[in-house]
Amino acid sequence: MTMTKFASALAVCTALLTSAVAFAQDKLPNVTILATGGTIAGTGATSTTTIGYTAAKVGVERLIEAVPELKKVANVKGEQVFQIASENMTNDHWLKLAKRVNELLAQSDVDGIVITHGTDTIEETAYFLNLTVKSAKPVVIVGAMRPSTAISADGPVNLYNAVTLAGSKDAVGKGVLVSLNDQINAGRDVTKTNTSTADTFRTPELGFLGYMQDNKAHFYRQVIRKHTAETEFDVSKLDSLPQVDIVYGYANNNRVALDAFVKAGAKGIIHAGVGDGSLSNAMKPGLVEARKAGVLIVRSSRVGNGIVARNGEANDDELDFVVSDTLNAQKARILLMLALTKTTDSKAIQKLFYTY
Ligand code: DAS
Repeated sequence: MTMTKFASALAVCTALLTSAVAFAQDKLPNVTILATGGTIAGTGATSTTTIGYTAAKVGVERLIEAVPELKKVANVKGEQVFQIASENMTNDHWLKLAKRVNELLAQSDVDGIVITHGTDTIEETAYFLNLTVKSAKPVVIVGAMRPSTAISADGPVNLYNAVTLAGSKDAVGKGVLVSLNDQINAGRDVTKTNTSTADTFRTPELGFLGYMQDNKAHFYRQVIRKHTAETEFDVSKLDSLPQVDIVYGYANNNRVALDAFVKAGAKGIIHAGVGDGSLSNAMKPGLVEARKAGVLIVRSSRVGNGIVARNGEANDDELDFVVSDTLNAQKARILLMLALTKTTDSKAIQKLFYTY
């Protein structure tokens, strides 16, 4: 058994033991809620305002007060890490959040963490934390599609389910989870599939991990790629991340944006190609030149599902490109940023895309 696997197994056993002891003592789990903003903290002008409201207005203490039932499922503490609409999430926010999560989970009196978050970039934050949290304890990210002031606001029930899930021993070792609308998604594979409906978070082809029902988590599968306690990435000493940008593929595209990103100093480029990561004749020369200039190139796809196959739509071996496997472009960007904090070797980076 490798050291990472041993460390991960140890982390899971420790987290399970802590959770089991709490359960045996009929003690409620200790769950910390880290609030970051978003619609779950949003307010609208009227109870029927479900678009055109203001995100990131309500503080964490008010979010907790609005759901008194939380006290039945966990001992809850709240921290306002920052208060933003998540379209404004930055690498600095991610580093601050990951460091705080790791500090808290290292404490024996913290059994799990819930992060309240805007829905626009939940899938990115979830994957970033999936790669940087150094614990097997549950981390659950939750949001809402209707502001707190709306009729049938979904935030309160989503928060209740998220806290229940974060305190559940069944969530130990499952990686970072995203739970809204009574569903449980894996941070690696979840994506937002609808601009405005409550059931927007899905894992289109690989499916949910399970459901929240009757105050309990019901799991039916788990992710086999490495995450959390098994991660080799360490952000504790990082105060920035390498610049990686995304270039979008479409009919009649061109290399103007690509050249601008490279000129601006991008260390990596994700190409969200059409189909199986195909490169147009207009774009390919720019990517080849960028690679020759030392920029890491990852072929991803705008399609959103399926494997981008190595040496399929381009001769990756000859061009020294990396392929994103099943990661969409926004998630491939996160893995490449973290990979570049450890290596610029394209073969080592390709291995990381087949590992996480
Ligand atoms: N602007 C959106 C965000 O903060 C609101 C939301 O859906 O949470 O992600």
